[in-house]
Amino acid sequence: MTQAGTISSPNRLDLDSAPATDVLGAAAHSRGEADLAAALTRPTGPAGIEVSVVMPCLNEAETLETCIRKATQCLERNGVRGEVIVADNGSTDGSIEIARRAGARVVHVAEKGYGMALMKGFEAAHGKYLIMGDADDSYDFENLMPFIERMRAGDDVVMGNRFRGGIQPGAMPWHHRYIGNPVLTGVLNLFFRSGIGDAHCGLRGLTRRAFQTMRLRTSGMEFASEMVVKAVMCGLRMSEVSTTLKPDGRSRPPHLRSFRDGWRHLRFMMLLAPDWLLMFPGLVMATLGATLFAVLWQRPVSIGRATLDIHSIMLGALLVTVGYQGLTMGFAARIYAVQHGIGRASRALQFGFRLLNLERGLLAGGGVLAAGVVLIGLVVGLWAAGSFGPLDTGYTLRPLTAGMTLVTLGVQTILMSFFYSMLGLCGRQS
Ligand SMILES: Nc1nc2c(ncn2[C@@H]2O[C@H](COP(=O)(O)OP(=O)(O)O)[C@@H](O)[C@H]2O)c(=O)[nH]1
Ligand SMILES: [Mg+2]
Repeated sequence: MTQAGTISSPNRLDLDSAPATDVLGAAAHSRGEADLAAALTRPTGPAGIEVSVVMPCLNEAETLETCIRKATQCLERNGVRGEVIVADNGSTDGSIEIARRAGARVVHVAEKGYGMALMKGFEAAHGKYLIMGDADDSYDFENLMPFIERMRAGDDVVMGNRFRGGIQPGAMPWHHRYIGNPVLTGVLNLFFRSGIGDAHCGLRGLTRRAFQTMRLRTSGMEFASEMVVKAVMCGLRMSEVSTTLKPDGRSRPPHLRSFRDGWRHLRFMMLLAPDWLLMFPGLVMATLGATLFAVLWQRPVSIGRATLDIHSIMLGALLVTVGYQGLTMGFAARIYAVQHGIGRASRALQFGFRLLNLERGLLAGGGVLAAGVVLIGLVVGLWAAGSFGPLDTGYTLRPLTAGMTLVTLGVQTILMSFFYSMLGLCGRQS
């Protein structure tokens, strides 16, 4: 039985008025622009095609024909006008001829990679709805209707969920099932709140409009994560339907390499989540460091047989400095992201944007810097008063450490204020 649930992301945008999202920035712009223009000028379904099933394929001669047959029969059986596209980038085992013989349209993709193959396959597709699925006969191409029905009902992206639908013994390695997939899906939901239960399912549907809106960019297996992340960021309507996974029908090992591809997923998600990568860790470190300062400022503190004194204060200074760097860099990354339409600024961030301008940043940084100089000056004064002889470190190292930390924070604030303003200026010009 098919279970379907709609997951509307909280920041849903009206698709027709939404600016297209550009996540990887200017470098990818020109290629993306041309591709998008080509996709937009192509008529949606010249032959009245409703569904395009796109199969990424790299040397799948053993299973490709079965997949094409199953998909074609499913569409025919249900009276859906459709096509099957095989997106190939360099098969040498006869897959291309097999695909043609089986009635599929072959799209040759010059660039390597799973994501690249799918992107080009989608661009060449004529259907209003696009369905992607591996060509290794592990996914259930005979049951595509739940995906199509959800899209007909207005969903933009429909994810298969294999955990709900059933994973046959031997279909998924245990470390993918119990470690890789739950951890990466968990991180994705923590960072981006997609609400998706199986973020790496290879069988999914998306409307042509959603594909154009998301402006997908990644070339490798991390494409699977990118689609979910961008769907959330663009405020698309997502849902899940149950699907099954059975052991693939081929005799050679999969293309996916657990550690390389797992890392590519994680890396991609971290780069799009400066809050989690930079700001939150920075905040925790800075708070911890400031607490050490506050507790030990007056006198050492003993906990059992341990005594925390000036050395702990100095470590606190380190934590404050590094934490503040994380925070300020994270803020810069968020400014950049918001400018480029990557996600939306939280309320706290919007408040920060309103509060900060170059002059206020320079004033605040200058003030903190001056306070630090005063503290250092006090210690120098004491030193001078003692004819530059030895100082009582138990007494003088506290203000000196605090002074040095404040100088660092002040300078960092001044530098970052300039940097934020530069970012703001570039954002306005582009
Ligand atoms: N065109 C193309 N297809 C690929 C590439 N890598 C993987 N695929 C296809 O993508 C699908 C998923 O790959 P697979 O090895 O089954 O990965 P897994 O299911 O995640 O273990 C299969 O249909 C592959 O043929 C690639 O670099 N280019
Ligand atoms: Mg597979």
